[in-house]
Amino acid sequence: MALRAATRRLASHLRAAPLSVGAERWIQSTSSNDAQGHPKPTALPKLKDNFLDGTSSTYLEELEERYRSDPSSVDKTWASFFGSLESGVAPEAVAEAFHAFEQGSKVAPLTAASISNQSIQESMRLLLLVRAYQVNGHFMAQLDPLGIDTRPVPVELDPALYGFHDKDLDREFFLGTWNMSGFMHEDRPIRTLREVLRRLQESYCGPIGFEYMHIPDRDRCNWLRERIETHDKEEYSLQRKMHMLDRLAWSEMFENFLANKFTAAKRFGLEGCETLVPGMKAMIDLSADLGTESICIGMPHRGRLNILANVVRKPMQQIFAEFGGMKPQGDSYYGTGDVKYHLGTSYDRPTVSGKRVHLSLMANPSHLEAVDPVVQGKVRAKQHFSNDTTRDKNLGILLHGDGSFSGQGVVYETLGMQQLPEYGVGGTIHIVVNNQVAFTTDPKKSRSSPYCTDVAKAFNCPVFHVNGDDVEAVVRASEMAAEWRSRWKSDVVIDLVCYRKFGHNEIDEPSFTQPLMYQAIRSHKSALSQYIKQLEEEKIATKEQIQEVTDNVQGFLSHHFETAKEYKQDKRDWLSSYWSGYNSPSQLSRIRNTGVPMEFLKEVGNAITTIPEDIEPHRMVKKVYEQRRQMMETGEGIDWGFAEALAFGTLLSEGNHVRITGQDTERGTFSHRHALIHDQKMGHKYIPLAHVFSGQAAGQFTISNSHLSEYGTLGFELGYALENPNSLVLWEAQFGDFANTAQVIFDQFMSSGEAKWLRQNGLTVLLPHGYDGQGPEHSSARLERFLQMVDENPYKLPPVDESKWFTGGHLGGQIQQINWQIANCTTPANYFHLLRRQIHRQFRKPLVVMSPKALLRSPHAKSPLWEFDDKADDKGIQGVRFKRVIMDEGATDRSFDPPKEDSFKRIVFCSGKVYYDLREERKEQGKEKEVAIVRVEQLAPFPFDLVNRELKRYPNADVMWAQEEPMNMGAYFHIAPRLKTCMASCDRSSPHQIPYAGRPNSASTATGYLGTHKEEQQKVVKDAMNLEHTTY
Ligand SMILES: Cc1ncc(C[n+]2csc(CCOP(=O)(O)OP(=O)(O)O)c2C)c(N)n1
Ligand SMILES: [Mg+2]
Repeated sequence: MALRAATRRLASHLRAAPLSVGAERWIQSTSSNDAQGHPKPTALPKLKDNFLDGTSSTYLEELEERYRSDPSSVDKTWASFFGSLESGVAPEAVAEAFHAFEQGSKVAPLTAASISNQSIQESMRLLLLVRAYQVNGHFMAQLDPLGIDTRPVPVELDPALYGFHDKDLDREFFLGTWNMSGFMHEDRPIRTLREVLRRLQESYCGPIGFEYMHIPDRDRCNWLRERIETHDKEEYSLQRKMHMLDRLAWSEMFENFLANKFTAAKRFGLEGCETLVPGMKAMIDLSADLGTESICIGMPHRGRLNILANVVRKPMQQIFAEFGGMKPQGDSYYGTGDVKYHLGTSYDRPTVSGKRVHLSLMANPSHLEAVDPVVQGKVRAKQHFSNDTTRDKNLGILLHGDGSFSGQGVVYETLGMQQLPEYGVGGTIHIVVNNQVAFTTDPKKSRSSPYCTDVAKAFNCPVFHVNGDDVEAVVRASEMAAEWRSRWKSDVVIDLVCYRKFGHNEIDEPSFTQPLMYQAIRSHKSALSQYIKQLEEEKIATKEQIQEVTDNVQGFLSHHFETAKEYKQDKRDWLSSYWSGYNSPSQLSRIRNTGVPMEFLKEVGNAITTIPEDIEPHRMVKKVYEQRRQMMETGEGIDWGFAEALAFGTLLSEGNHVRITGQDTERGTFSHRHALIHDQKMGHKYIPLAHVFSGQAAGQFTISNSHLSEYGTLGFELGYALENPNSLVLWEAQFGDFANTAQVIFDQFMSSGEAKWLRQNGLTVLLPHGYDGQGPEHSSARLERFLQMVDENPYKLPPVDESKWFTGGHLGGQIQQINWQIANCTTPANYFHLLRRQIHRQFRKPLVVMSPKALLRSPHAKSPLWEFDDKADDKGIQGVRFKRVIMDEGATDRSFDPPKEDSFKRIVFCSGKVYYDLREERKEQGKEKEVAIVRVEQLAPFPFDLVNRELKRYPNADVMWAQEEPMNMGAYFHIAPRLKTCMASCDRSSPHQIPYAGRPNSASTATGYLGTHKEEQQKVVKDAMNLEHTTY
């Protein structure tokens, strides 16, 4: 009876969802294959006409009657089918199989039921087992070359958990196949358990452990599953194996060679992970075949020389010469230099298939992972400038250490950029050189999760863990990564599990801290010797052939080592491509004007205040734009936001690229920019600066809010600015205080990059700064820190060529020779010229701007339009440029030795917004003829020449510095020795201490009490104006 009921249920299911009528139906044989190996369809006559239409139920019942009286009287597939129904297969499942068959599944719908004694539950449990391998098989993968990793096998990989035992190994099971990928997609849905397990273990537990089941995208998972589960182990040809051998030989023998020749030198060799080189080379070759033309690589110390020599192909002679201590020659300027394992370079490299790919290795500091965002920024810029909209032509590859990848937060910040519209680079390939130790620290103390790569899973990156001793597996993982990046344009991670043959560096003793590991390492055979053995056993190569390969490498290394002694370095490559025509600090550059003809200004001004009719801005934003339009028309009252927009607009019109990013930069933290207008009805966006002139290229002006990162985003912009000098790249901190989370980028790259690596950079950083009573974390951008890193000698006056005073060229190369510029402007017009100056010069220099908050809306901080134009109206001075010093408002003469103003008793030097408070207090006290207030708009390089001019102007005045910041902060300690130098040079007696009006020394940057703030501010200005009593 049970069978009859089941048959009826099946029949009713089939009726409920009838299959299409008229199509000829076939059931595939799983046994007969055609000549090409494809399964051949076999007609199933008994079902052919009427089983699947409405009458089939009667037929099914008839068939069942016959089966019950004599099982051999029906076709054996039907006998098996009824047998499975008797043993519990659900008729609904069979019906479902029929529907799947109808919808395209190639698998016979009755196959599921034809397997003897198998229950649906078993089939489901088997699927769970398969899934467990897909998810967790990597935990059983053979990843550790040293074999000392004793990871417990996860219980879910044990068939017993699913009720399977030894006796089941040779039973056949049905694995559902419809809509599956990987080996379950093959036309062999029936397998023995033994076969299934073997296949799973080969796929997931070999030398590569795949982690991808965390990726929420089905297509991506299927794409990977296909490659993982249908992989044929013997895929490499003899030729490819020999090629891998050759590359591995270069990698290992290079390390040995250096170790022999430079025994006592630190080089952070790759010993223990030499397969990285053949892996990377295969990755690069395949990427080039897939359309990549340029690759930018970032990496730490480990293996850098090897990558330079064998991957990037920096000439060996040069490497040996530099290792021998050779100094650069040629141009007299070669900076302070850096250790050899930090230097970058770039070369064009031919690939195996005959293409060429440009490889550049970025210079980097010791600070692990700091180069990550820099590389990505550079790649993004390359994509911009090569119009690589699909992001196929330019690729970034980042190498990491296991300790740093899991420990350094900037890794997270950088990974987090991959899908951000203005930061994505179409995926970066990450390779973690996982030598299972970080200096002396064990993985157990390095991270809280099983793998050093786990952070990447938060961003849905696939992770390929690979045994670094298996060169073929490394090459396979590397190629898969290249293919993934090309196909999915997202990040992918290779975890190259290897070991470190020596200590942290070659002269370090590793057994102090890792005795057992190093016992294993000492007796461990290198990857090259293992591969040689494998190739001999596989009869791929004879001993002689292998000898030929190694002799060739050895010969080359020896030859180049010998000739390195005569090696002469070519002209530096630092001003390649877009940078040709830019000057090094030893080549004097002309001072250019930054004013813009009035007509042109107006044209730009009109364009950037025009909002199309179909955009309805917020009422307040509309007002901002109307006011800007009015400023343009009247030529009066240009405010900070509009001055900035005019600088951008004019630079864009001149053909430059402008990119400004930061948290909330589109609107502006203080609601002053509104560069991106949101339509209030439809939500459309409109960027006036993207429409300065007709035909403006998309992206020529880029403005974007960033994710909430400083370290990562600043690094990114720094890298972006490295690419092309014709771009003004700006990064804005939300408040200057927060910029210190990006301190590594300021210290290691921005302030010192040119000196170390001879790479110029015009990155401009806007740091809101100013004491407005907003408490300790919204007041100070820590100006003192930026000044402290200025490499100028405070006691040395730059020579002045008086004959060139009015042209601005009187200072020689002062500004070219400094490491960076620090400015704190007080007028919109001066800010405009400062920004334009960044581009209108023949060199590039980083610029840090203390940008205002209160001044954004202050009625005092406004400039007339004529201050932006190109008509010089300052007495004597030719051209209109940024004013490094703004003299007192009562002074007019700008000559080298201006007429004396004898009545003045004090010169108050200051910088930034405190000027307006000082001016107000002076007015209140009526001391306009007694106290001169001089603004130092450019704090570095210090305007010694102009300060001297002011000292000469007021011969009877004492000199004071006024600031809002506490004494141990702000500019005081930067200014004081410089003022003294100036005073001494003007034959003034130089005081022991420079008088000071400002907040007292303080641990915290500012008070949290508004009342106290106001009192303090009052005291500052009163002290400055108090001629009876001098404060210090
Ligand atoms: C930001 C930073 N912190 C600390 C160091 C000091 N340091 C240099 S190498 C190293 C260990 C790095 O370990 P890992 O990332 O595993 O790379 P490995 O040296 O093992 O290749 C440390 C802590 C550094 N260079 N940078
Ligand atoms: Mg390590």
